[in-house]
Amino acid sequence: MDKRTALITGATSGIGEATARILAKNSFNLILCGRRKDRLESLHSELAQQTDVHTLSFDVRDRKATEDALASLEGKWKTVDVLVNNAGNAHGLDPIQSGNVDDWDAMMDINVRGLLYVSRAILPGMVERKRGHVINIGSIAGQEVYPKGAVYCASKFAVDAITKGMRLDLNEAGIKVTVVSPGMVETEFSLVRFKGDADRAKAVYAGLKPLTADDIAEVIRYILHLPDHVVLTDVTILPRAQASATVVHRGGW
Ligand code: NDP
Ligand code: 8X3
Repeated sequence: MDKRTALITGATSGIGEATARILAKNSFNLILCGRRKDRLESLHSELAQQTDVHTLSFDVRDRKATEDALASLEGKWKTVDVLVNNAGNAHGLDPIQSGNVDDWDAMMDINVRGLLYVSRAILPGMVERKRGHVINIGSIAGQEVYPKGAVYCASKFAVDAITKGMRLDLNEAGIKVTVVSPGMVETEFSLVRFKGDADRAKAVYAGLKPLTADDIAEVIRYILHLPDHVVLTDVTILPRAQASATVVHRGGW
């Protein structure tokens, strides 16, 4: 098979960055997206030694900026074989009756609308070529609702519904669609959720061995190397210590 091109949103940290690294090693050309230009630049210099890399800096909340950035792709970069819709975060952890409305807007705008804007720009090319694979990063929070997480969970339930809808609508074109739903992964996720409070972020993973971004990236690599006629549709990945969104054993493993 020719070298495939993967476009990864949220490639500046965590799961997206780890996915970029593993796919670079596995012969994918990469289009790396995120807001933080400095991080995109340093990842570009690192990975350009292994593969062809193009970077795009835009905020997925900004529909026009997203459309313009993706429309700027030229030549070989217009052919996106794999779209990893990963950009997203939780903002806050509050009961619904006192939640911060700006946090709600951020989660719905980034995790849901942003994923839709990016997908709307990339999918027509896949359909035209009758080839492609979309991997949406969902969450255990897209399968179970937990206290104080109603809006983040709603955004990830939406990702799950959009994934199912994509699979139906893209079936005729032969586009593969997968949702990868992790449990607790130690990245910048909790730092963002708790607005930079490092102690509170660290406490989320106290007494257990959480997943790493590399664990998720390795599963994405596996999904992308299955035979052409095989699709892994839904993959839930939990650390050994986690049994559900709310049941976590803090016994040291
Ligand atoms: P990180 O905070 O480490 O990474 C989030 C990424 O999303 C960053 O690259 C960030 O880039 C990007 N991003 C955030 N907001 C925007 C925006 N407005 N526009 C463009 N890019 C944006 O967290 P994770 O790696 O853990 O999260 C990645 C995905 O995994 C998310 O969808 C998250 O919901 C999901 N997930 C995470 C879990 C966890 O426990 N960590 C578990 C289950 C799912 P930048 O700031 O440069 O724009
Ligand atoms: C991230 C996992 O459980 O913090 O999606 O919501 S959780």
